[in-house]
Amino acid sequence: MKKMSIFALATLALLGVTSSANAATTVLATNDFVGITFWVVSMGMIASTVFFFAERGTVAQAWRPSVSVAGLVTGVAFVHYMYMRGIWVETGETPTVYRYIDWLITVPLQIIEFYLILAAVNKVPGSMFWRLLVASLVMLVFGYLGEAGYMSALFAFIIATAAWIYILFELFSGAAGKAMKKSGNKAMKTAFAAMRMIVTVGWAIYPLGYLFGYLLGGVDANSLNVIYNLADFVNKIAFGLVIWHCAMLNTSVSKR
Ligand SMILES: *C/C=C(C)/C=C/C=C(C)/C=C/C1=C(C)CCCC1(C)C
Repeated sequence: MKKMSIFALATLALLGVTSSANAATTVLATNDFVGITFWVVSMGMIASTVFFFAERGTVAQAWRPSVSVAGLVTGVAFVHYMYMRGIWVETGETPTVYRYIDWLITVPLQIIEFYLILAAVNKVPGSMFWRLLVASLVMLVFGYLGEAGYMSALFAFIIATAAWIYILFELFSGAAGKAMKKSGNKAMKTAFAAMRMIVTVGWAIYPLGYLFGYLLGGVDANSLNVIYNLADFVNKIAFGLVIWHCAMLNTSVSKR
């Protein structure tokens, strides 16, 4: 296990180094605020990835999948951020559609975290896992189809938003919400509630960006990128830290 995670980290570091070498021809301007936010988020993502994989071995066995998945989310986002930063520096734009490649992997991983933390302390039906996974995929696939121009932007927005609302329903009053309420594990309940708040408030940024940035066209690309970058910082890194903290609280010294 130790060897595996060291290998994973080395691969990530190598990817980071090679993609910055590729971008060597174009320099990040010192007053390029959007470009700087791409860099800051990239570094936040790699730092969190190292942290989650390093910490993984210190939490109780049942919590390791949750912490690993948190590390995968920030790791995948790190690689995408390095790429998007490169495109931004070279062309002065980063089409939102590129973000969907990241979301398609990181968002389903984040949504199954709810299942993983519930399953770490209680018996939960596997059907919950599938419902959450499928709903998150419907949300993203329709968002992509709309944003990339394959179907009516408004129709795609409505279906994607309905899928997000379905996820919220599942987390608040559906099987996941009920399983959380019934659980006697205080740390898990606190983490679940905090993560659910992120999925409600933090995630609202993305449909709002679709609505005002794309459908109505009232937001410029610079502001939109800065907003998405800051949102991702909270929605991926803080989200993972909540899970890690909960895992630590559920790990007694003897179980380490
Ligand atoms: C780290 C990236 C995250 C957490 C991205 C989340 C993205 C969403 C919650 C996107 C949701 C959308 C809608 C609810 C409707 C319009 C289409 C989307 C895909 C922007």
